[in-house]
Amino acid sequence: MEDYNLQTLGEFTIEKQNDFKYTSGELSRLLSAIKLASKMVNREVNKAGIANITGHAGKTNIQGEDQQKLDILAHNIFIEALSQREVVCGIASEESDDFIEIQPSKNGHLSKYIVLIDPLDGSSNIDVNVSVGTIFSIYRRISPPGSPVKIQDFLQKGICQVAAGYVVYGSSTMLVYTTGHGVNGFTLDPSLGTYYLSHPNITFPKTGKIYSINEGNYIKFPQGVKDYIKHCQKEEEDRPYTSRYIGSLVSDFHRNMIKGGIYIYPSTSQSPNGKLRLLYECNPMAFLAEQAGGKCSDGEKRIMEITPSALHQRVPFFCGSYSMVKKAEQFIREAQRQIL
Ligand code: P6P
Repeated sequence: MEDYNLQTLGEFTIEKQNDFKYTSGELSRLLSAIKLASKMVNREVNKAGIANITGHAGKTNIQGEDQQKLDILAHNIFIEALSQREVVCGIASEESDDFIEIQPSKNGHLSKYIVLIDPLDGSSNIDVNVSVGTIFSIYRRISPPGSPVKIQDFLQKGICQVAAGYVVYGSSTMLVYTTGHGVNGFTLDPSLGTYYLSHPNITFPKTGKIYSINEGNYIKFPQGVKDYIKHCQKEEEDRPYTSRYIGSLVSDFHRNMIKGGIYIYPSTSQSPNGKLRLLYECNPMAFLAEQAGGKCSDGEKRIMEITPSALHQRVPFFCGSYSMVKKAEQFIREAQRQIL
């Protein structure tokens, strides 16, 4: 049995609780609920092939995407874990058309937090045993405590996030999160059901040699994105770069954050706002990226400054090593100048 002298996630959240003045411990309990749910999802993901929970559920979500059985299972697990612990007053999920109001508990405790979540991102990869992830974003409610939670509580800019993170169900399962004091990664020992601080204070390398984009859509990309891809492929001193695209945002992001790189899901002629959702994919990943010293924009403006208008709205997404995102933005500006 390995002798772990590493801190557990539970010990870490309690120790860091002091980063917050007047803490009530509610955020720690919220993170603990997410931790528990992630272990339950991890168990289901790891036995998907033999538990008859792969494949389509025969329903589509508001995005019009086929819901996988595991999408719905993961959604239910997180909703249950969060709503049973009096730690949130509302939840918005990729798998639910509208937000879910969590009634105050019998003892009248009024939670001040709301959570937005993509319960199982990249779930179409499950059937081919490729890693998937959960992405979560936490805010304080802005409507009065005790009143019914409102859509405005969910349509806050990314800069208002209290915490954000992801779970990557990969070759190992990791929970990576920030509360605005840097980014820390915890690896699950499934034999103990315990997360250990394996990646303290993760920082994005300022530059990198990996670019992640679905080049199958190349002809649909804006000119600036095409120009940036050609830049990445040029035979010059620090290029060509390596193209790595798993088709699972959490996995591509995680690799790029460790090794350096950029992930791009741009607008296309078919999808002018791209594919990724602002509230429960782009904003949490942007918070993590910036806390790790990276950069995240829609190709022009900072993702976390965008004022949301709808729960499931999509935005173009450029995220990763600071200098790589800046370079991509430069190609987009130059291409736009050519058009004007
Ligand atoms: P495409 C998964 O559906 C997802 O939201 C991200 O995890 C992933 O990076 C992207 O979509 C893949 O989309 O269009 O390249 O298959």
